[in-house]
This record gives sequence, structure tokens and C-alpha cells, in this order.
Amino acid sequence: MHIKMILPALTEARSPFWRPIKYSLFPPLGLATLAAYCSPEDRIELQDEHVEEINREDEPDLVVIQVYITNAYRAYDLADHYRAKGAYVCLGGLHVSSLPGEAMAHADSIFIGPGEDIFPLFLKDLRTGCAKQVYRNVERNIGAIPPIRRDLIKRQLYLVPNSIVVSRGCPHHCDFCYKDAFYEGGNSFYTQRVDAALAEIDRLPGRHLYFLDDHLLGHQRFATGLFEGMKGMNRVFQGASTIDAILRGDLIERAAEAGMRSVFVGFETLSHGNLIQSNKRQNIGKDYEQAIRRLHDLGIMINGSFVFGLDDDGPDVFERTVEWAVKNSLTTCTFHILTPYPGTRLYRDMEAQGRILHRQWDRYDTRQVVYKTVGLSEEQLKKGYDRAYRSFYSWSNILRASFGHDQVKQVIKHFAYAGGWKKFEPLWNFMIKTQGLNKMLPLLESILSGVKRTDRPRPGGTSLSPFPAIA
Ligand code: B12
Repeated sequence: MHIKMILPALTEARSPFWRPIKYSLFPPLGLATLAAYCSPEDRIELQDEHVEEINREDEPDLVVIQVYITNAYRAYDLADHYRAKGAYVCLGGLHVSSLPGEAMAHADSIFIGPGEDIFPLFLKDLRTGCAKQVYRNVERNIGAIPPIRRDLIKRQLYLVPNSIVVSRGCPHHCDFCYKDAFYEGGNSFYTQRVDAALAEIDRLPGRHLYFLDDHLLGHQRFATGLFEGMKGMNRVFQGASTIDAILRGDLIERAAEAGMRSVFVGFETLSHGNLIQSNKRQNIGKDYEQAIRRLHDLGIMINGSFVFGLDDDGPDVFERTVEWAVKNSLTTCTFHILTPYPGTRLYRDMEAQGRILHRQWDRYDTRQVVYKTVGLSEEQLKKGYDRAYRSFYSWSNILRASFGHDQVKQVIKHFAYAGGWKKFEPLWNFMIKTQGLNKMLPLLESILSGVKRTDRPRPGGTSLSPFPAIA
């Protein structure tokens, strides 16, 4: 069978060459995970529209499309195009799971929830001529998933081809997060087996790894085993964690020993009222600055994530948040405008209050205001969000934040990261799009890691990912 797997980009149809660099960071692991269930005889093609033009002139038998809220219209357009050509079309992913009815009109089969159990079932049904229109995930278990088909990923098109996910979901239940809507009705946090995760890491070339898990430190026993197993693998990595897990026990020390050099932390808001409004209980009463000191003492850089637009936010929230982030020497920040995703408790509450402005899904990209605000006007929120980015990444604030560190090494690393990355994004963008960067990778990797890897050489050369998280 000729199978085509597509990750459509956001609907703004800019050519991949001009798309902001953050879209060239990570390859589509979800589709590569599903591809592992296809048979060796199948001819599989994986196309990611964030980094390459989609060839629509081909004649695949089966088309598998991953649908997010922001690429839904593009996904439906591609689905209609291929169905008109007689291909069998499958739609799945976050947006299909929250609005299956909408997707049904554009697909032969839709998939609700994680795909590890339902996709292989579908393939068997398709081969025996009894494929169903709707498949709903039942089993929440990635204990025995086959190695993902990284051979289908065009590594040279990505800045961080060494991204990896070893768990699904998160143990917490924040109202605005996609998680509870996607992992509805059943276990919403589960992990791989430690040995399988270590084997996946071992298959990755180079030194740097980028964990995309929602909460890498969320499962104490799994994380302890993972970090124990990674000791001696001479890897450096980034991952995400809650403040709660950073302050609890010695897991963060173990992560540092295993190679954690940067962490994505969901601070979200400095307001107690907002934490209660968004049911972010795991942050309530936690000493944010104690967690920051602990991370910096371990030499771990911080990418702080913040949400603007919760009801307790007033016009000064932007300046106050940026000032706090600079004063605490956060290396990078990811700001979001609160976005009520369909299927979430936040969406339900806002809909009940008549606060949803429209359902133009491609504008639900966390950079635009799509609901009636309370403490701020929509314009103040949008302008404040843009201003926060400009201010946090101003040279004066990058310098102030860098010199907030105790050790010179950290000052230099902070300045190199925040200055070198954000301020020169167009350069990195040009480099990655002209493959120039890949030629520089071995040199950059040895400079940035300062340590020449001594153990087993790996196929496919290096994989640089010292760059901060997507924003
Ligand atoms: C890496 C990443 C990106 C990368 C690459 C995307 C990719 N798919 O790999 C890039 C940089 C392109 C990206 C962009 C954006 N992202 Co992003 N991203 C992620 C991240 C961190 C990891 C994705 C991943 O690898 N997951 C792990 C794999 C194994 O799971 P999966 O991809 O979901 O696939 C599984 C299932 O969904 C399902 N499945 C998926 N598709 C299909 C299809 C079929 C047929 C079937 C059967 C099953 C199936 O089966 C797969 C295996 O279980 C997620 C966080 C997360 N937890 O998902 C955010 C996340 C998906 N991103 C998000 C957002 C908001 C964005 C942007 C809008 C940001 C912006 N403003 O630009 C854009 C939108 C891009 C677009 N095209 O619309 C939100 C989405 C929220 C929502 N409700 O839609 C998330 C959830 C972050 C968050 N916590 O809020 N992102």
C-alpha cells in the first residue's frame, strides 16, 4: 500500500522557507509513531508542511493526517483533495478528538484519542475490507509500542531532530490545557517502560536530546529509573516539569546528574486568583523563587511559560511578569494568550458565559484574543503580549538577566542562549532552510558541549538542540 502521512502547517499558506524558525524545530513524532504499525511492504511517505511543500499531485492509497485546531482547515482541504482522487483518508489528533463531528465530513475514518491501539486495529480492518468510520481509543498503554519510524523523518530539515517523547499526558488537570479533553474518560498520564525509553535514547545520534513530554518528572518511579539509566550515557537534554516536582525530593538532582541542562517550567501566572481560576493546584502555595534557585544551583537553565489573559490579570500584568522573569534570570520565556480549546473546561465555562468571540479555529494559536476578556480589553491583552516578548528579549533585559547569575559560566551561557538564539533567529532560520546549519552542527555541538563524545560513534552524525523551547 502507498501510505502518505501529513502534518499540515497552520493555515497561513506561507512557504516553508519564510515560516518562523520555531516551526523547523521538531519533527512530527506522532505520525512517526503511527507509521511503526504499518507493514514493512507498505511504501510510507511522511510530509511535514512546516518544513516542506506538500506534493498534492501524487496518488496514495491511504492518507493519514494529523489535525490540530490551528491546521484544521488546511487538513480538511487536503483530506477533500485526496478523497476526490479516490484515496482512503484518515483524520486524527487533538482537534478531531475534541470535535469529531466536524472532521467526520472530511474523512473515511476518524480517530478519537491516542492512536497506539486504534490505528493498528484500523489497518487490520482496512486490509480485510471492514474499516469503520469512527475509532475511539480504549487502551492507554505505551508499554509495548514498536520503535517509532525515525527513518521516515528528514532530519536535515529540523533544528532539533533529536526530539523524543517517553510518556503521554500529565497527572494534573489545568482547565486551559488540551490534556483532559484529549485523554477523556480514562488514564490521562502514562509512561513507556524505562528500558524501552533508554533504548529509544540509545538509537539517537549525537549528544543532545529534547524531551517533549508534558511533564518529564511527573512519574516519580519512572523518572528516577530513566535518570538512573541515563547516567553514563553522556547526554545533555531539555525537558518540562512542574514547580511542584522540582521542589519535591531529589528528582531534580537526579535529572541534573543524568544530563538535564534546561527545563521548561509552567509558571503560567504570578496571581493566586488565576491559579485557582485555572485549577492549577500544583502551583498554589509553591515558592517559585526557591525552585528557580534550586535549578540555577544545578546549572539548569529555565524556559518559563506564562499565560496572559486570565481574569485576575490587569493592565500591569505584562510589565510585572517580565520584570519578575528578568529579576530571576529566566533564560528564555514563552508567553501565551489564554486560548479556550474546544473540549476543555475553560471552553465550556466561557461558552456558558457567552465569552467565546468566534470559532475561526486557525486563530486559536495562543497569539490572538478569541474570547471576551475581563480585567483587560482585548486590545490591551494583544498589545501587552507583543510588548512582553519585545521587552523580555531586549538587549538590556537579556544583559540584566544574564548578570543575575552567580557563576560566570552561567552568565556566559545565559547571554549566549538568550542573545544568540532570539536575536539572531532570522540567521538561524536562513541557515536551517539552506542546510548551512547542518554543516556547522559538529563544530557547534563540540563548542557548546565543550566535551568531545568519546564513546560509541553514532550513525547520522550529531543533533544539536541547545536552542530554547518553542514559543
Ligand atoms: C512538537 C510540537 C509542535 C511542533 C511539531 C508538531 C508535531 N506534531 O510534532 C511544532 C513546532 C510544529 C508545533 C506547532 C504548534 N503547536 Co505544538 N506542540 C508540540 C508538542 C510539544 C509535542 C507534539 C508531540 O510530539 N506529541 C507526542 C506524539 C507522540 O503525540 P501526537 O503528536 O499528539 O500524536 C499522537 C496522537 O495525537 C494521535 N494522533 C495524532 N494524529 C493522528 C492521526 C491519526 C489518523 C491517528 C489514528 C492518530 C493520531 O496518535 C499519536 C500517537 O499517539 C505538543 C504537546 C503535546 N503534548 O502534544 C504541542 C502542542 C500540540 N502544540 C500546540 C500549539 C498551540 C501549537 C501552535 C499553535 C503554536 C503556535 N502558535 O504556532 C503550532 C500549531 C501548528 C499547526 N500546524 O497547527 C498545543 C496544541 C493545543 C491544541 N488544542 O491544539 C500543544 C498541545 C501544546 C500545549 N500544551 O498546549 N508544535
